[in-house]
Amino acid sequence: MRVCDAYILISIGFGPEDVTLPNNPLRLKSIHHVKFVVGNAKQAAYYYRKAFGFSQFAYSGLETGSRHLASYAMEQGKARFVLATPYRTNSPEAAHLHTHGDGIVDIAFHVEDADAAYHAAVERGAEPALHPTTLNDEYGSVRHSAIKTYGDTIHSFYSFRDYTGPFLPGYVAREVPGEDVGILRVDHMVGNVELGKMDVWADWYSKVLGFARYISFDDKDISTEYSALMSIVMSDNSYAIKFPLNEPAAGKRKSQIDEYLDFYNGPGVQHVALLTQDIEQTVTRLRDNGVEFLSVPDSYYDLLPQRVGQIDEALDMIRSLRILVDRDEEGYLLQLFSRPVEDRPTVFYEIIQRKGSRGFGKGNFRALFEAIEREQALRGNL
Ligand code: TYF
Ligand code: FE
Repeated sequence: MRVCDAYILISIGFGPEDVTLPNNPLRLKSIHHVKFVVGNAKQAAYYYRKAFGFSQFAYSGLETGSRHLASYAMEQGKARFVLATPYRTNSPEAAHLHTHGDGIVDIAFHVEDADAAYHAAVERGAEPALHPTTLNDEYGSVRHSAIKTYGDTIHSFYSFRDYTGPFLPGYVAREVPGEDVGILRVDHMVGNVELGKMDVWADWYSKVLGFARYISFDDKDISTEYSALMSIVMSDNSYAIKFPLNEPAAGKRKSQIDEYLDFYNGPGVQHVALLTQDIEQTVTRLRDNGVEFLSVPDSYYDLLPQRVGQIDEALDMIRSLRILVDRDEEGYLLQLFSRPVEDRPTVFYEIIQRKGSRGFGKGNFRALFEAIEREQALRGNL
């Protein structure tokens, strides 16, 4: 059935698979920031600055009166990341770090009204994580609430009225510029969930956030000889916020999704896709900065012209930077995947440039997953 869904969708062009909820019940405006809990936020901030080109713009920690968490607010284009480290052992953040290693705790939304969003979400079946509360400092106040999503991940809701501070109450401006690599915004964020839970969480995003099924891929689309996964992309009504959900599928070897679930110790965010307008420049800079990417064999590039036809970019540049290209009815896209950015094989990044395509690079799945499996084998996953 899912095979049909995927093909029907592709044949009618990309769009929502179910249009029963073309609304925005929580009045989401955008992703406000993505919050990571890490073992050493000071060093992580340096990495995101020097390797990924983010600039630090705000800080909260002991010096600002934050007794339990050091937080670095980073930005590039419209993408905002918070890197936070617990100072002590007994806090929710310390528990998250202990259980999952470095990872994403919160995909936080900017909303019209954090109270209304929270009450609507709970009414629609969400589990509460934080009852609406006021955050205050000398710059004014902000309303904050949160609900739980897959694993130990949450969605915060923030609403602002007359707040004039640099980021959120408790933060002070602390600017440490990085060298921008051309990242514009978060394109999508992918969640890995357990076997049998993909549809459950897709239904949850539809019921609670009013998202619609945008496109789905099953194990026929995305299986290699050895391992497989299934994926559904959920999107808000403006297609600005896209959350694919993956679950493992059976194969001869352990699925990359099972490997993630094993090392992350449960469901969580697998990759963050960052949108660029100039992938050549972005990937050149990231490589110069030492970011490591997966690479596909030369045969991929030998077959590329017949697969994607005419593109604006020079094929020798595409080949030398090991960029992947995929085409659909609407246009094409260029993408590239980093290796995991921590010792655990968990969170990684995608760099993506869209030239008309609103897809996810289905034509690259086989080559990409084979590349991931080669790395899995090096990690003893046979
Ligand atoms: O977000 C996506 O759907 C693509 C493809 O482990 C993808 O980036 C899916 C699963 C995965 C890596 C990439
Ligand atoms: Fe992706």
